[in-house]
Amino acid sequence: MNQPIKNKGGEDVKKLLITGFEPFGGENINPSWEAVSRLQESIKEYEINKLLVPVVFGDAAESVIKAAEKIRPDVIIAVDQAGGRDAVTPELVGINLRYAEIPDNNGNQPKDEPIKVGDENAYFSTLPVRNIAEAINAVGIPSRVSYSAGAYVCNDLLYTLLSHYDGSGVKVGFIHIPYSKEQGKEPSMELEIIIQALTVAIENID
Ligand code: PCA
Repeated sequence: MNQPIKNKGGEDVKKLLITGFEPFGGENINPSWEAVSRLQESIKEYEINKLLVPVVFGDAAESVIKAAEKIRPDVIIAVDQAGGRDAVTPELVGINLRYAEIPDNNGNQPKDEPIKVGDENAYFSTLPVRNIAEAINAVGIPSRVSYSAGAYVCNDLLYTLLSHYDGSGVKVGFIHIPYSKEQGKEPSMELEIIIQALTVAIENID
């Protein structure tokens, strides 16, 4: 039988797939990818696998599921920009609804359509969102649990992943972050702080 791979601390190595989004809505950058792409390659017992995801209904989840089939992660975390929020917000729930105020990056603009006909109305995140928010707060970074990921592409990704991995043992979570300082919009957070918050989140997934 294969022995689990151990890290330097003697812990079994686990795999995390963490995603960030492309820019959308006229922005030049998306702080989610700026932060995810700068994360360390390994955090605690997790090997960090990073993926850039398109802001397109359906394609976002498809690209993550395809990557996950190769990587076979223990945990998947999607990170996304939520312009207007002033805190790092782990999302509790994904809902079976598509509604777009602005077109996605392929010009799709669904208005009140289900993501998956006949599937559950909603799925809860399988990450300990409250512990994660508390741990981020404990290092002095504003964070709180969010009870709505909206109905745009992020929710589409969250809901589809939660449905796909339901009962599989793969944990799925989702973290919305504010604008980063370089986008010139308020409220915003320094990229370094966002990176620190994501690192703390990963340290607290178990
Ligand atoms: N935020 C959007 C889509 C991509 C992103 O970073 C959202 O919250 O739906």
